[in-house]
Amino acid sequence: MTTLQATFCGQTYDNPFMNASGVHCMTTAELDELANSAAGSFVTKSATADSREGNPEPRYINLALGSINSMGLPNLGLAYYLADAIKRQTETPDVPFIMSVASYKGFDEYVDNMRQIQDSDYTGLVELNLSCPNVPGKPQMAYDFEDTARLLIEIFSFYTKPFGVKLPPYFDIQHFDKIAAVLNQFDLKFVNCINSIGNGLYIDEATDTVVIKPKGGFGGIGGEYVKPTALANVRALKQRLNPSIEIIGTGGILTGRDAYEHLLCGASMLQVGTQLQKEGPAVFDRLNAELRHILETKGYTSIAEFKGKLATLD
Ligand code: IRO
Repeated sequence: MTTLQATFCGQTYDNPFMNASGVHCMTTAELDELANSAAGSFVTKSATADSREGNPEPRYINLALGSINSMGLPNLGLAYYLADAIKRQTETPDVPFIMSVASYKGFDEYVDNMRQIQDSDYTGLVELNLSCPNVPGKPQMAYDFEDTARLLIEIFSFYTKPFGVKLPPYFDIQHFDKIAAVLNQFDLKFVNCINSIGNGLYIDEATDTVVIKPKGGFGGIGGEYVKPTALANVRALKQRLNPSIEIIGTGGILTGRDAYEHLLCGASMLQVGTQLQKEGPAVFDRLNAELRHILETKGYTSIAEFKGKLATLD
């Protein structure tokens, strides 16, 4: 019998599929829909200390080959997601999920948010988003290796619960080496590669204009456009990180084949953003069926038989 079971951070999931943070995860109602879908798990919208409206609309557009967004961290505030998470943890302890946490103001807010979670009853996984590309005037934290190290030193000085980080895409071998060297100094449970490719620009052919309002049209690119970059980041980080740090693969998962390729590169869980936005939670039924078909065709009975085993030509 073929199983799609995934093991991740000491837990077993029916399958490796999740939403990517930002898609279908703003409210308790949306999170319930994910919990009741065929996804193996789910993650909440990145929370800031206070609730936020986000950037002006239009701020998300689907494109033929993916999406562009400059949402600007709209969310209901950390207290909302923390209360929701604690309730879920109590009522459905057998359905583990991830809470995503970000910062709008920078370093101190990241620390304060993590302190609030440390002081709460929530004991589950946290994904610390170091890679939001859409806050006007604020850089993506994880492109600054020194600030990232400083932030993690500060958080690990008090935080004792399991957490991982969401990374932006890197495009240079030296940058893979540098971020891995930083992350390997800490007892991180996972990294998530990749966030959207920041600050792309899409031009509408009919009108010669940009398609989103914030930042003059610059926004994070997701979907089919980003798969080769996502796979490279999953693979490069898997090759460099301590084996105890697991990988979530995110970027360009439209089909079972895309999912299979992320697993070949070493991902343990798989997040779907743009395609979930386009297709709704039923995407997880299709992806499960397509991935299962690939395993059966290739004669595998479990993901462990091929995870991380990408072949090279040397
Ligand atoms: O604009 C957003 O809200 C957003 C976030 I926090 C992120 O991490 N990635 C993204 O593409 N958009």
